[in-house]
Amino acid sequence: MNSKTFFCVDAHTCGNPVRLVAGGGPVLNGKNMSEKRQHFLKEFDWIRKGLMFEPRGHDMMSGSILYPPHDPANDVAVLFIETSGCLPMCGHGTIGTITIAIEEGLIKPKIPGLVRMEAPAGLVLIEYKETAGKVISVKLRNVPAYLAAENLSIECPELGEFFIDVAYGGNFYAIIDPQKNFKGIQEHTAGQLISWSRDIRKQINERYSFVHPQDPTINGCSHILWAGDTIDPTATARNAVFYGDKAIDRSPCGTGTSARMAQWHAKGKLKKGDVFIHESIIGSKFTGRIEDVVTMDKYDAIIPSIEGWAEVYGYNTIKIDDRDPYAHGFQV
Ligand code: PYC
Repeated sequence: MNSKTFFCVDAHTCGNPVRLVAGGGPVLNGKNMSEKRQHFLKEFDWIRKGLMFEPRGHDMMSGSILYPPHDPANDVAVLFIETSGCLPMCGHGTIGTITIAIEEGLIKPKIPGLVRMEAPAGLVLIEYKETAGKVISVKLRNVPAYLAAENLSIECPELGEFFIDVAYGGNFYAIIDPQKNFKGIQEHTAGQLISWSRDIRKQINERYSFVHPQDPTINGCSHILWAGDTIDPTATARNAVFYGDKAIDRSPCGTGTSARMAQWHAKGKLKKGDVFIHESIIGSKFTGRIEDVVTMDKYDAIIPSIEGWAEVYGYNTIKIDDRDPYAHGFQV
C-alpha cells in the first residue's frame, strides 16, 4: 500500500482557484526552478494529476508548491501545478500563493511587504499590502514579455479563416482579437470557445514553433486569449483565456495580461507607464502596467506588472492512495 498525504490551503484569485501545497511536496533536484520543474514533470507528475484533476480537483484547478530559494537574496521559490501541466509562470497563481503564504505565515519575507520569488520562468518581484493579518492586494513585476509573431492565419471550421498574434508573458499566448470572422467573446458561450480553442492550439503548434530565447524548456503555444467587449466601461479590455483541455480562466489571467500588454506595446497602443485594466470572463479585474521597456535577445520586450487580490477559503488535507482507482485523477 502506498498512500501520501498533502496539506493544502485553498484560495481563489479573482475567481480562479489556487491550491497551495504547504506540506507533502516532493524533494526536487536542480539548481533553479526551471530544472526542478523538469525533475517534477519526469518523476512526480502523478502528484499534479492527483491534486488537480477530478475527483480531488476540477477542470480549472491550479496550484503551487513552495521551495526554498536557490539564491539567498530571494525569499521563496515556487513550482506551479495545473490541469495543463507545470506552467513556467502563473499570474493568478502568484497572487493566490503569496496571499496564502503571507496570511498563513509560510514565508517570512526579508523586507515586509516585498517578496522576491523564483519561478521557473525567472525572478518575479512582488509587493503586497496587508491589513490586520489580511493581504488585500498583490502586485507582481513579471518576467519580460514580448510579441513573438503577428498575423498568423488559422482556419476554424465554425468561424472560417481568422488571424492571431502570439505573445509571451510567462507562457505563450495566441491572441485572437475581434475581426471579420470573430466579433468578440460576448457573442459566444464558454463551451464554444473551449471546443474551438483545442483545435486552434493544435493547429498553431503543428504549423509554428515558439521557443523562449533564454530557456528552451519553455516552448509551445499553451494558451488561447480570446478578446471581446468590456462589461465595465472603466476596463481597458476583456478576455477569456483557455488553458488545459477544458478551462477558461475565471481571473483576468496574469501571464495573459502580460502577453496582451506586450502585444499592445508592440503595436503602439500602450507605452511605458500606461495602465491596462483587464477584465475576465466573470468581470473580475487585474490592473496591469508597463513598468519598463527592455531588449531581450532580438525582441523589444516590456516588464509588465499585474495587481490583483485573492481570498483564502479553506484547509484541505488530501490523500492520494494507490488503492484508489482514481488516485491520479481522470478527465472526461
Ligand atoms: O494567471 O497567468 C495566469 C494564468 C495562467 C493560466 C491560468 N491563469
